[in-house]
Amino acid sequence: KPTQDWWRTSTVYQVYPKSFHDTTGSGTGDIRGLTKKLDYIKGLGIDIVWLQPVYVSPQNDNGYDVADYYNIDPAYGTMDDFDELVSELKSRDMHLMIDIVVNHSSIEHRWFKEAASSKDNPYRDYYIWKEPASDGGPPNNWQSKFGGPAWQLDEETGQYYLTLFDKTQADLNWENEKVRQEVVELLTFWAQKGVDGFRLDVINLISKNQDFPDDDGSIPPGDGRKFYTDGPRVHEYVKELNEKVFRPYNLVTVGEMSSTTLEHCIQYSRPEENEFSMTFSFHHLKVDYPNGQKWELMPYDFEELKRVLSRWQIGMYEGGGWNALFWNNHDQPRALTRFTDDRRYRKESAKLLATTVHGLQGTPYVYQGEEIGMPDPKWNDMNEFRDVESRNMYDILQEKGKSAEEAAHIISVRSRDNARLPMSWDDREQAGFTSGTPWIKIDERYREINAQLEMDDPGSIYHHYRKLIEFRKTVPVLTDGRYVRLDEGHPQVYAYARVNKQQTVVVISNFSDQEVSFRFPDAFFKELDLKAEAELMLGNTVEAPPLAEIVRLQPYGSYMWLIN
Ligand code: TEU
Repeated sequence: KPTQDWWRTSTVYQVYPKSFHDTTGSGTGDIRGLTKKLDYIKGLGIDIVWLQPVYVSPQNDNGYDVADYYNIDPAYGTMDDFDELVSELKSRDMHLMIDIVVNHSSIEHRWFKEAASSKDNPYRDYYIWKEPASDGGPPNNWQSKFGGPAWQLDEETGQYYLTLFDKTQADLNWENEKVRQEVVELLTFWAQKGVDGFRLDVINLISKNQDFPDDDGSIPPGDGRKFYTDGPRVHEYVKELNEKVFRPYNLVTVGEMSSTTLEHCIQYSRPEENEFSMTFSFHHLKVDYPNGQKWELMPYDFEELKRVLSRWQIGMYEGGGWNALFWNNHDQPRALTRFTDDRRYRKESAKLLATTVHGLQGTPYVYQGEEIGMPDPKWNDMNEFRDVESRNMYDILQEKGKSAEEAAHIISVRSRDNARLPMSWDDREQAGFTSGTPWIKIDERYREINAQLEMDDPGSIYHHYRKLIEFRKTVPVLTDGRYVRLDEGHPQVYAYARVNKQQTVVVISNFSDQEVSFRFPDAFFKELDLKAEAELMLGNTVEAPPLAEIVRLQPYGSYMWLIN
């Protein structure tokens, strides 16, 4: 096993298997498809591959509805394919992180089938059941994150069960120590199969306020989340998993923290707490949500973006926590389209986003396709969408008074499907993803945007990522340096430094299509001691400006300098 904290200089590559590479012609990706592409991923300098769920699942939420935690869904292959992936990764000195979805299971899981069969079934309390309210309706007013009530009525036994996500994803009852024991056992099973880490899905939602009170709406969004987000026993439960599995197997772990706080993330990820290695938080990806509302649109708030990133950099550094760094994942529209220009300045923009996040403190995550500058696609009609959340919201938005066109537009901007199109490998039919009919459409720009073109071009986005990933291993200040924000509210420029006793790295990015000037704060510039010539580590334009008190930046210009 690698040395302690080896993952602080690592970079993780996130694989959405359904859309990565299909070797059977089924139209969906599979495990062998990933194994065949390991040299492509290794070529980036990636250390850890995060494989999203491939367990037995009815696929209502693309595998985040698990029906059997111990077996591979035939759509993705076999356990032998999984074992081959593990050994092929190890032979390349790479590591495997798998997705663990234990806030809820599919209602197809045998535990749920048993539980729903009768009130006194021994599995009944594996889930959260409540009597109907006096009016016969749901026990409280909590809302599902995919729209609609968070409770489903089981006619058989006349009780409701909790479903914070899709109605086929039943929340597990973590108050029940048998459930906690089941989770320890399944984690141990996969650890013994040689995985090196876990990504734990919405793990901060597992402890619910046992009164299950109505949400009075006094704190937005008023959907009940304040009664189960970072709940009363969550840290206790996580410490138990750490003690029984994470630590004994020296695993790297990342908790996905829905709607969390900086204070909790410090506690979840400080080594002394023995909980997780690091946490995903999402506040920087809500700066284009008007009043936190995902399903309303507004241009993103650039100052708020910089404020949130800075707050988390400074807070986690001072608190001893550790950030998972990312712009993209399978639940978010692609940052290239969302925050920059995916047309005229696509290459500069993709490199700017990479430089901006890879200069921060934490472990960076590269979501499949971002390393080749894949954008959001152009959507033509609602039948092209697959995501359960998007399909639900299309109806709900219209029930709330939006026209069909307005609802379709909002969905096209916000849908998680924006990031779920198959990887564009080359300019063959179906972009080299499948020889069959893809489960979701191929990006219409695949002939100009694909992995083959990127690998062949030394000045590509792919090679920009490769250099950044290498820097994380070779430039210590990127790991331990203190973060200093350098732009004091500049309307287009984000500038920061990372500082330790030996080195300083300066990162400046122009998030606009205008040429702009940036002036360093006097104090910092004097402190910089530029006599020790600043070395340009990486830029995204042919000509890079010299590092000086005033820097002139081209449209979407982004530069990283090292001062030793
Ligand atoms: O995501 C949880 C999550 O925070 C997002 O899905 C968000 O709540 C949703 O997009 C509503 O805005 C995790 C997985 O990443 C996601 O794919 C699953 O659908 C979800 O949990 C349920 O397992």
